[in-house]
Amino acid sequence: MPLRISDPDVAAHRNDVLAQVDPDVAFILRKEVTRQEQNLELIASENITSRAVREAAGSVMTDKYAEGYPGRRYYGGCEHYDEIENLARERVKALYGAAWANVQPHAGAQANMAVYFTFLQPGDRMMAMDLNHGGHLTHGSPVNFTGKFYDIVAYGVDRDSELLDYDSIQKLADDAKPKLIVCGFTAYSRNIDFERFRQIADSVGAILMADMAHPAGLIAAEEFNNPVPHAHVVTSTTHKTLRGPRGGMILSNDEEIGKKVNKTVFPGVQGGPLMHLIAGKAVCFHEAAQPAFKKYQKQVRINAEALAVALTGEGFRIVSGGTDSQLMLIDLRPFQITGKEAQLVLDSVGITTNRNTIPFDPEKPFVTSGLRLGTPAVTTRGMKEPEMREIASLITDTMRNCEDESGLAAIQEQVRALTQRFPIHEI
Ligand code: DSN
Repeated sequence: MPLRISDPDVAAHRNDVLAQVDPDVAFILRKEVTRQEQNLELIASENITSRAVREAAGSVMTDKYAEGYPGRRYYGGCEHYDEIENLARERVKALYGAAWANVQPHAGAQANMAVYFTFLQPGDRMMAMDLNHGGHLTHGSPVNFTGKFYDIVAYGVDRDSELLDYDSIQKLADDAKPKLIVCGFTAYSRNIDFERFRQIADSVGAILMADMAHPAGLIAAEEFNNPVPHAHVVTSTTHKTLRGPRGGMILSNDEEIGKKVNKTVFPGVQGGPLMHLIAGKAVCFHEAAQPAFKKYQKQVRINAEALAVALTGEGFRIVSGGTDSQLMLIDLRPFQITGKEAQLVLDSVGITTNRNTIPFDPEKPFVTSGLRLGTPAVTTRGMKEPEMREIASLITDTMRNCEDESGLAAIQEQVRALTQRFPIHEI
């Protein structure tokens, strides 16, 4: 049962200039505003940007080529682009305590690519978490450039505890002698001992790259361990918990590493930087340094814990038994439903999630036994622990009423009633 967005709902949102110039695009954008307003966004990697971030990201800075770096551009007229990139770099360095930053990567994948191209040659050995245990496509998946270019040795979580087992990672590194080790994950909900990872990397002479894309916002607010003091190089996106515009970045405490990575980002793997998004990143870093952001991140974590506890009470099994971050992975097998089916039926009532493999998943990666949930977007809307309990019961009711159209329609009404109490966008 697809979500219906009625014309009066859509008409409530104005976007006048665009509506006059291009009503087709304006109509689609208005429908997206309504989708965001009416649905519960539980995808762990998504968030709702501030109007200030969107204003900067949609600004005149989209108009210009600025290949190169501040003070060393290949085009004239870049003085304000230098200012904005310098501001973004200084702000992000202060936020994470880093000595060097590159804010040009278009996305997390490009940030990771730039680091790999700096330190590895094709055929070199790299060690990272298996995608099926919570890694990322760019951590060595066979269908990604990393799986094609490099000799991948994958580690996973312990079968019983579903946690990282640092002793077995050490043993694997001793045997494999990788040139680079990746830590940082997309579907692992627990905190990470970055110091231990650095010891493992040092013991085999490997570069340690931490990919902090998921917890970047929590780290900025000191709600999660910071990899910057430990890893040789840290990559991230800016749009997940960090709540900035879609994009990537790279940090390090070693300026010599920074110089090499700079050359790989440009001219190695990218041309002109997306300066409008760098302007949006600068705003995001400013927002992330405010006391309100720290409060927000604390609530993100409290909400995730409350949601995990409530779902456990409803009979779900949370992988590893809980969460230390904004995300959790649910094993759906007690409900005899696959991740794919659960995602579809939740979509039909306006609850947006994504299916995800769980460690040692018996299902195929496209089907999965798991569902990944996260609290960044609902927390941005202002929801707290009581709403997490409400969400857990809406999810449970949906699982129990998969075949019942009128039951699902009633749940969709409850989702609408909940989201209406927490509006997002100014009209
Ligand atoms: N696709 C992102 C996620 O959802 O975790 C990672 O890049």
